[in-house]
Amino acid sequence: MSGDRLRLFLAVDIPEETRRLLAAALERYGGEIPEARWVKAENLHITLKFIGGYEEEKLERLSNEIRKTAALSAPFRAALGGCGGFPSPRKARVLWVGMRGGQEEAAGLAGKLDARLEKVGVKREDRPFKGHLTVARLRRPADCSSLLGMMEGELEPLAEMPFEVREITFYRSILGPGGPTYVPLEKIALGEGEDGKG
Ligand code: 2AM
Repeated sequence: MSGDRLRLFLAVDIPEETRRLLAAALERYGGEIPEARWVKAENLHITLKFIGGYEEEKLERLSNEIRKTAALSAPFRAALGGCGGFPSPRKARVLWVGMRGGQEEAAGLAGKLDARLEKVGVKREDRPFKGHLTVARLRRPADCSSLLGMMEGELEPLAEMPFEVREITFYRSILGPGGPTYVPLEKIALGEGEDGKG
């Protein structure tokens, strides 16, 4: 059908080993905050750019721009670590796990995508990029500081689990009563970087 919009975003996927560790921590602490909806382990990712609703018929052009941008960005090493709450641990609406390494490179890539995709009609971000994995969303703000303190210890092994980011994933998000389903549409390889040195 003409004019159909897909809900889209671009993300960095995490290695399975990291996913398992996070899933174990979420299972352990998931019950502590009753108002939290925890992200399913298979849905955990680092969002680089939320595209939002985009016309299906223009998808090929969008995808071309993403490929070109990715080709100009070099692979990088990332690591996760630490956790916190947005907007603050005491009044958290979102609980997240942070990036201990690769934040600068991820921010550079997110910035390039943000600038480049504006040309094909995607709204620019109005907030600075902060690389994170959202692990829970809360209906009402809650004080999560003690939970975050406990989780911090559980997440320590992440420091020893750095990983290479060689590609990004172009996702479609399908919203449903049981939460969103993220469908990978395309894996897009990072390239040689602007100076061609990778
Ligand atoms: P978040 O993890 O920080 O919540 C799919 O919805 C992904 O896009 C989520 O990981 C979410 O980031 C991100 N995203 C960024 N801006 C968004 C917005 N305005 N609405 C929904 N998701 C958004």
